[in-house]
Amino acid sequence: MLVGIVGKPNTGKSTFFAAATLIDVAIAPYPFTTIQPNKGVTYVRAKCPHVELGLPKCDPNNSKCENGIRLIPMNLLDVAGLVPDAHLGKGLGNQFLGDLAAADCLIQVIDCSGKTDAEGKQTDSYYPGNEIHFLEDEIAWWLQGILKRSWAKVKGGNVDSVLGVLSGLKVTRLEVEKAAEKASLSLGGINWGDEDLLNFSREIQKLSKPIIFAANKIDVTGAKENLEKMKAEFPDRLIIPCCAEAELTLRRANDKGLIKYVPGDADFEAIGNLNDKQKAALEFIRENIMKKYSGTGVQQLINSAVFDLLKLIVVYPVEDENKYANHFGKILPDAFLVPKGATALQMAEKVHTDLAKHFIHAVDARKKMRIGKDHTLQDGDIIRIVAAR
Ligand SMILES: Nc1nc2c(ncn2[C@@H]2O[C@H](COP(=O)(O)OP(=O)(O)OP(=O)(O)O)[C@@H](O)[C@H]2O)c(=O)[nH]1
Ligand SMILES: [Mg+2]
Repeated sequence: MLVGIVGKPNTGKSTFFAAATLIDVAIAPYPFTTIQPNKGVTYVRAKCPHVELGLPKCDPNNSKCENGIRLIPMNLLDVAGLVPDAHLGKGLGNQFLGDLAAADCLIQVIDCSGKTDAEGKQTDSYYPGNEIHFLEDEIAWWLQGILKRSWAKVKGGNVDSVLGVLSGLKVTRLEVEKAAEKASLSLGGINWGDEDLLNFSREIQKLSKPIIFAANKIDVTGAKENLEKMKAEFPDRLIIPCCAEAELTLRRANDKGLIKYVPGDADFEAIGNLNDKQKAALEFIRENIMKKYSGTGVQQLINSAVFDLLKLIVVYPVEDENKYANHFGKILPDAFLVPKGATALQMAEKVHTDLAKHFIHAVDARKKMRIGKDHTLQDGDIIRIVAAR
């Protein structure tokens, strides 16, 4: 899974990325600090079932477990800033949107303090709500451009022609069909005009590259008011307050053994020798950000992108439903992210195609109950797949 971090320049994308991955990247108070994309690994946070099952420990293999919290890895990509009319070549243009082709969803970082203008330059009061539409528009124009350039292959064609042109963009057949339906367009003998193409591209963006909004720099005066205004104006969008800088400070302090902090926690514990400056900085974060927003927002955004925007759930496959273990006796080794509504058979496919091919039945390990291939899985389920050898 890949999540792209996008937005206009100077909003804190690289700070967010550095906080989420602990990778050192260039961060500076001016536009276009990032040109080449930064790629790294971050973690989705879920409760590890070993705690509620009363097991003394677990043995994570594809993930980590810290203080009873299961951390499931996913890829994060930080790209260059995008300015309005990037599709016409403004700023760095939008060529680098191609870097985001493989993204499952996007986190758009917004400077909620309103101290950054549309081009990423410092200003006094810019309403950040202006940014909610602009990136969606740029992506739609970018998609429209791709379709237009290959129009000879699409015109007169069908769903396969569109899929062929959009291959590599992680766009599925179902998404193409749904987008055409939403835009009231026929996928038989395609004959769309410019406006149709744009409407179709807008729907593809919503389905294939959905966006969650990080209202960043929430620590700055005026940001809270802007956040409230944006939330009222866009009640249907996922907008989460965030202080990427605070998260970066916390994670670095934790890394150095100065504090104990699991990303996403609403508080931290000082454990090392802190000097007065460090103490004051951490106390500011605790009082002015964590207490007000139940954390810094960075982990909340990553989790919300996965669970609310992409609507995934966590399922734990095991081979021994009594010990919750694999055949080596490793307890709850793997955590898989699957779509909400996935069935036991779809889960088997995700673990191994052979398991799905020879599927007999599955077992809900918590309830010790046999379940069939069409059984819908729930978040946190522990499942044993029984397949013919
Ligand atoms: N006050 C405050 N400043 C922040 C926060 N996050 C980032 N910044 C600052 O905002 C400036 C821009 O940060 P970057 O992370 O480089 O922003 P960017 O969006 O990657 O910028 P480009 O790569 O140029 O597009 C830097 O001075 C950061 O220290 C935050 O949560 N609060
Ligand atoms: Mg950057």
